[in-house]
Amino acid sequence: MSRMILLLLAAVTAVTAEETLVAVVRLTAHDAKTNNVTGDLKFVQSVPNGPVTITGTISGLKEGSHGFHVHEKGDLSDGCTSAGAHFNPENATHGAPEDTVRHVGDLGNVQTSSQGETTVNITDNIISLSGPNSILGRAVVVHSDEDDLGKGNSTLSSTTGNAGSRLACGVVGIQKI
Ligand SMILES: *[C@@H]1O[C@H](CO)[C@@H](O)[C@H](O)[C@H]1NC(C)=O
Ligand SMILES: *[C@@H]1O[C@H](CO)[C@@H](O)[C@H](O)[C@H]1NC(C)=O
Ligand SMILES: *[C@@H]1O[C@H](CO)[C@@H](O)[C@H](O)[C@H]1NC(C)=O
Ligand SMILES: *[C@@H]1O[C@H](CO)[C@@H](O)[C@H](O)[C@H]1NC(C)=O
Ligand SMILES: [Cu+2]
Ligand SMILES: [Zn+2]
Repeated sequence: MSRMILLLLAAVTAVTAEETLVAVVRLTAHDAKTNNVTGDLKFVQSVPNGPVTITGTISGLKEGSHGFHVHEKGDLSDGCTSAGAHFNPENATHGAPEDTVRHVGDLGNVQTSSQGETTVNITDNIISLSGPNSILGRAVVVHSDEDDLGKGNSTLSSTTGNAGSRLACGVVGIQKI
């Protein structure tokens, strides 16, 4: 009887472990000569196609808001430039994370304190670690300026949120759990 329960528990644990997807990103500076922005992020999706929680820290940013996106390509051969545009499989307009019309990669901004600390703790319902909205193999980019979430006056507002230059980036990779 107790052996049966143990087997059942083992099976349940195995299924739970299989369903949770985990990815990691190591952000490195686009140009180490001009900035020292680095970071480590973890992406966890515990239910298939459910919300993805992004946690981690970034260092080297100036105080304030910084645009934070998933870009289309994981190609960093030309630094963050070769990562392409925001990941946008549905050809939508740039928006805020909470907007219904947004790029899949639109994660809004991260906030840096006056001490230069950036703590990331975002839960997003659109990005995924599997399926058509999967961000695996694509790049996370952090920008010099605030993303206006598509609501600014700049002509760049509807495509990039006018978030300025690409300070650091890293490829979303699968992590063994
Ligand atoms: C990067 O950090 C190092 C060590 O803290 C510092 O010496 C260097 O000036 C920094 N580089 C830039 C571009 O800020
Ligand atoms: C994407 O949308 C833009 C404008 O909303 C349109 O001009 C363009 O043709 C669309 N591209 C594709 C591939 O659907
Ligand atoms: C992220 O925020 C949630 C809800 O505010 C909190 O429960 C959780 O502990 C935070 N995680 C980290 C790593 O800070
Ligand atoms: C956009 O322009 C209008 C009119 O010039 C101004 O009142 C508003 O503050 C501007 N909005 C932003 C986000 O810059
Ligand atoms: Cu970006
Ligand atoms: Zn966007």
